[in-house]
Amino acid sequence: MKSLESDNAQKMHSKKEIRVEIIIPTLNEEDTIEKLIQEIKNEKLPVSTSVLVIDGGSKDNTVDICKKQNVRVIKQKGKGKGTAMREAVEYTDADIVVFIDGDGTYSVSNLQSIVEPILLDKADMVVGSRISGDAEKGSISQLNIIGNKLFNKTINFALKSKVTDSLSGYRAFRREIFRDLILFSTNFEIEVEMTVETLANGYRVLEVPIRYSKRKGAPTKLNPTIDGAKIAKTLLFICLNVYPLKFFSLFTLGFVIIGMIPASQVIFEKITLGEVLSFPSVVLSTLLFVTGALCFVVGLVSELVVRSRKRLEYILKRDHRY
Ligand SMILES: Nc1nc2c(ncn2[C@@H]2O[C@H](COP(=O)(O)OP(=O)(O)OP(=O)(O)O)[C@@H](O)[C@H]2O)c(=O)[nH]1
Ligand SMILES: [Mg+2]
Repeated sequence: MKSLESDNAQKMHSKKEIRVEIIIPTLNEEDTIEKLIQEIKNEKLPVSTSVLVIDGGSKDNTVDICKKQNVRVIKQKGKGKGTAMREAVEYTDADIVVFIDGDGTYSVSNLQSIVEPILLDKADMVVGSRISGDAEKGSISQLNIIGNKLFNKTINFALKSKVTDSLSGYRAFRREIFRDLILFSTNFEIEVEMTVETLANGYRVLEVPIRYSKRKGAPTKLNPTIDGAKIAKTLLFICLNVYPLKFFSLFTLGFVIIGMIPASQVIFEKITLGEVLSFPSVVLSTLLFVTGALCFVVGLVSELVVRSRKRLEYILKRDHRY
């Protein structure tokens, strides 16, 4: 029996029957959505392309504008951008899915370079990077830049990758790979979750530089503090779920380094005075070292659990394929 992978690779190479679905999540984007759809229609991709708008209950004219533009519009069932994106993928049978925000901040002129590596079978997910690209001054707030850097560094540390923009909302996927990604995010955590899941599953991720402009029209739906905290929490848990020992070892190192401060006082007193006078330092350093050791043990146990799970996943996938 021919495997799905080889089927797909053949399709990707022939280019003829490949379909691309451009998914736009919207929530009150009447000021920008019409221009965005028209630009997509005018952009000539070498394969058949359609647009699917998934609306989160806009109170303005977004839905009417989309309908007038003759594109498919669906109302999302659940709440949040992440839920919308996951739901939208269920509604399409296209080979390639592209996500682009409806606020006109991402440039349609980059569409070709985002889709092409997948058409050429050079990547499974392509992410438009605003950081390595050309972001208009003031288009990304300082807080978002710092948060983005922190998330990229965590992902790159965990997965030995070279991601520069894990929060980008402009990305293309081979729809097939969606089956393997465990995505729970309901809101703006969806992008980091997609990035980590794709990398952790061993898929090829490629970043291409893109243009990014300032948001015009309706205000942002992203709350940098609340959503930033949610993204950090999601990222921490996914990373712990992928390589727990790596992260728990970091905690161990932290506790040992901090524990060295009171411990050095104890050692100093013992050497210079011949006896230990500061008992609080003894208690504190012992507590810190024991906590560090406990973190390491928790890391080892978690690593065992994760490895057993991976073995099970491997067997399930292997049995499913042959
Ligand atoms: N369907 C749906 N779309 C949403 C929801 N929340 C936001 N969106 C859309 O998702 C896209 C990204 O949201 P933005 O508010 O632009 O968030 P952002 O791009 O991270 O933040 P900015 O850089 O400030 O624009 C936009 O097209 C929104 O209209 C939602 O709950 N449901
Ligand atoms: Mg935006």
